[in-house]
Amino acid sequence: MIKHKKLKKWIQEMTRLCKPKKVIWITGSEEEKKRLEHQAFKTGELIKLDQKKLPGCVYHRTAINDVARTEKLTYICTKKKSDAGPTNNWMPPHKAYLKAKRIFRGSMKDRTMYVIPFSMGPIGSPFSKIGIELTDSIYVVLNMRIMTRIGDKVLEQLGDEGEFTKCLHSKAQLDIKKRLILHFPEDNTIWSVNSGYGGNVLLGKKCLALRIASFLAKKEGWLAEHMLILGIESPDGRIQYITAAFPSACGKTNLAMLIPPEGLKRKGYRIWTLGDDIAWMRVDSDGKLWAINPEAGFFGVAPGTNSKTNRNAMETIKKNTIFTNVLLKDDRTVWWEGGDGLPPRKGTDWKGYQWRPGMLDENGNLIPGAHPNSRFTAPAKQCPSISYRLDHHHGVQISAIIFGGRRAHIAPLVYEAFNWQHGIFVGATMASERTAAQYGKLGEVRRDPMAMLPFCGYHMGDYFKHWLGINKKMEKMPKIFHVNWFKLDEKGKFMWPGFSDNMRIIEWILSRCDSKKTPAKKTPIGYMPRIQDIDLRGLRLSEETLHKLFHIDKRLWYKEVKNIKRFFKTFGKKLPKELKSELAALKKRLK
Ligand code: O2Y
Ligand code: MN
Repeated sequence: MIKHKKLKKWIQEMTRLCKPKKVIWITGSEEEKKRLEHQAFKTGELIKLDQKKLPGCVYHRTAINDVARTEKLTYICTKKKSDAGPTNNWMPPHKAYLKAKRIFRGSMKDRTMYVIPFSMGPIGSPFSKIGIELTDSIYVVLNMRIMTRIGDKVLEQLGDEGEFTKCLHSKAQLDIKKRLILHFPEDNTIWSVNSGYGGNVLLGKKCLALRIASFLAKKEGWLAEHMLILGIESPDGRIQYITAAFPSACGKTNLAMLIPPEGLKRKGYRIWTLGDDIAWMRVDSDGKLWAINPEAGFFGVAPGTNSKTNRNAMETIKKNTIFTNVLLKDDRTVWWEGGDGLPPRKGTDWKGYQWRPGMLDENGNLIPGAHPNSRFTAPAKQCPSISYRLDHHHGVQISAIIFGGRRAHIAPLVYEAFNWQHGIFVGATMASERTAAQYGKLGEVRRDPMAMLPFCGYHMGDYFKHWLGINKKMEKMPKIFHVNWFKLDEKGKFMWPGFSDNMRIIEWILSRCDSKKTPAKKTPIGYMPRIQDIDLRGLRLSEETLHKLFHIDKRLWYKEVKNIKRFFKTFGKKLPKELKSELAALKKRLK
């Protein structure tokens, strides 16, 4: 019997709106999971995979028009437009509720509404947040079961009066024309309708843990960031922790699960994974920055993941994993482009059609077996490199923050910001260039401050100000770095091998955070390594390539200054003066 009056009242209201046939409270038990899976196997919502080869694994296909987050249909609904800022779609709350209510009305008729109590962060941690997601999708329940902590123990933690984020989701008719992902930060509410996929519907993830949480974080004085968290155990047994923000699809999951190259492994380095996507950070009473991963699982991109690019991920997904939109093999196992092994001679593609390698569409393009954004949902605990501190209520102390982008020419492999304010400038001006696989013009620069452009729940000018102020409470600030694993040579080939070898750069980064810090060169853009301070043993890179990886092309940087100036104009009066003066200082240093 639920005693939380506000929760009870809200569920009654939402039930009246969506009119489900039944309401079921999710407890989080194993028996409940089996029952839901069984039901979904019967309707075809899920397909059971070969339980000998892939124990506990299931397969799901989404609607063909529902394969990724839909930024265009994602809104921040604050009373004042200026509170959402120029980088978000905005709708006033009364209009958004009215519009969405028309779509939600009766949307769960003849369906069951599942009530999922979930905790972002370890249950009971003072830094965790509780949400309640109402959904008509078993697929969502089973994903939330992996990605968050769910069930009775969360309700117990919530008690009779605890705060919670009200999350309402309905697949409705999966009609893209009526799809809406609405955030009401002032009401601590999220409404999502007419989608059944990923970031649109696992409301604990991007919607709560980033958009709503960033708003709460500003109000409460902490940071909700699109960052991986990693522990690096050094030869002396000490573990230092770092966070890193890269735009979507820049290899956060691979870096979070990195296996050091042989030479560094022999030295005694070891990596501990905390999280691959989101970090909540706050300054503690010791004046240091601490972080938790609010999630409990990985929702990773399948294509390109294999035993060479990410052995730990491949180990993680051997059991208890949900595969979405990958290729289904005839033996009820799965495959994807860039995965392990050769493509099967035949199978069923992500759309449900018979598939053979080399098949072409009507325009002569190769038909992929797996959708490029196909995913695995897997429990973090199954990762061989998972840190014992994943469930620690206090999280880990952060020594360095890394920002990064995908830049073909301009950004060197690594540089360090001069100080906190300069570091915020480096994060605020982060950018990536579009690859052939993405929409838009090839090479077009997309600014993505702190990788938060699609995820900041309020005005980004205020967000920069918040970052600039957070160090006031800090006694020991983490150092800030920028990396670019993606520099190209004249032939368009990557110059840096990336993946495991990124550990060599992380080793230098940590050496800069040490009390006996390694000397570095002062350049117009920041401190850069002396080549002799990076362990390059076992790597075959020519002197020329190394030189190019660290080269600063002043002509390109001048152009960058102009480009940043234009970008900064977007934020109008809300652009903090500190960022303007950092831009002017950069221009001056380039002279
Ligand atoms: O397309 C989606 O719905 C998933 S997007 C996603 C999933 C996991 C981690 N990060 C992201 C992202 O877009 O940043
Ligand atoms: Mn992400």
